[in-house]
Amino acid sequence: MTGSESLFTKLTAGYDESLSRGGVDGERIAQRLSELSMIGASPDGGVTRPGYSAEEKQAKQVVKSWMEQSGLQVTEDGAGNVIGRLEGIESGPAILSGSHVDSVPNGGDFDGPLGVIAALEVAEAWRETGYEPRKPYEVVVFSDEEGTRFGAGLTGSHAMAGQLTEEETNLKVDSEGKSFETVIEEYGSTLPAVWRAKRKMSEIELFVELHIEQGKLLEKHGLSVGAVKGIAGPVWMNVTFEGEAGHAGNTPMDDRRDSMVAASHFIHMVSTLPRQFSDTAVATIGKLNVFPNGVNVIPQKVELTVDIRDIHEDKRDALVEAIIEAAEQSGVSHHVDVTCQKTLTVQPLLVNEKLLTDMKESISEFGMEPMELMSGAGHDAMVVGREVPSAMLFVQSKKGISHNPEEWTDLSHCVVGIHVLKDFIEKQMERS
Ligand code: HGY
Ligand code: MN
Ligand code: MN
Repeated sequence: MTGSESLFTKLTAGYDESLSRGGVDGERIAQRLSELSMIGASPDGGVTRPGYSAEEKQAKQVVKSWMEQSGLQVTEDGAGNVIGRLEGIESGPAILSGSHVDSVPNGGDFDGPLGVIAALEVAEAWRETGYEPRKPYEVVVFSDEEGTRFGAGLTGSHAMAGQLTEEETNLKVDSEGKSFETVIEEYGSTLPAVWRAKRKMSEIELFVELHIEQGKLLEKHGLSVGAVKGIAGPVWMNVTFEGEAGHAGNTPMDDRRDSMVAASHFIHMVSTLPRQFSDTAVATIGKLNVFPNGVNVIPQKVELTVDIRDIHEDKRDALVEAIIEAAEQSGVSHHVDVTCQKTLTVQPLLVNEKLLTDMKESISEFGMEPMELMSGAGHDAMVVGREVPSAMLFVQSKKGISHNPEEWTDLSHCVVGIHVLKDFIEKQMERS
């Protein structure tokens, strides 16, 4: 079986067909998840689709074809965000729903694509049932949400929301040393076109994103879906320890400027700091490069990344300062130079109270307990949510696994989530 058939087969095995109703079609959802899972697929079942890569572009092409088949008017802005628009009976601000199709290295099949497919499935269901939305509806695919390419993500939503800064784009250099401008030109756009992607927020009434929970709470409570009440804001940093390369055999231990030892001491401190600031604070060293990386060479330089988050902005910022201090301290005690450079800072977002209540109401409509939960993971909704009222709906993740080929959400949870999303959007369509 090819990967696509195996994912489709796995998703539909034991699927309760009765959940496919009202135009929402579980098989179509499974088919589309499977089709996207083949783009950037790795042998162990993961996917790698960096932002502005050929793989992300290919995945967007596939989504565009679905949008066209579904009668949406398809456009792509200068930042590579894909928009499928359905006019409403009335004109006015649109209701947007969507997510992303780029991925982390060797990520899972649901993080991002499920939110895009869900938003499109709402339009498909309306087409099949003859429902005409009162307001314009747009399905959105945001570019480069994960930040795999440049070490700073949410690029598409930042651009659309007008939050992308020159400083942020100047910092975006990929692992081949390519600047954001070069990458965006190779992608088929231009830097001026990226700036033009800034959209009048008055054109948008609200944004809602369906996403996998990437945590264990819904599974623990036996729930398919949950209403997100807040999204933790990340600060990403590049930290470099610069010592002196030397001979591993002939350099006494007390005569070294070993950047690896300094980095290791720092990494241990980073693992202990968050709990001193708040129960919801986290910090992660996700990437580490050693130079010159030789078995018998004392490392001259170690470059690593730190991802620091909390839902409480003041505590997060205090933790960031403490982590910078720890880096400097480790540098001093190991006689190496240290530089810390922030590459991404996103404010935490509390979801619009009214929309949170509405989302919980839609969940209750399906006889489910309307659980509220916080998102430690970042999402485009926290960028758009700075400008327009935004909401998120989580669907259950198996064992909370994500950013991993083992990432999994049962098709039944996906379909239940889409029914709730559709109900939520239809209620917003009716609101004046
Ligand atoms: O990093 C995150 O929280 C998200 O997966 N982009
Ligand atoms: Mn992710
Ligand atoms: Mn995501």
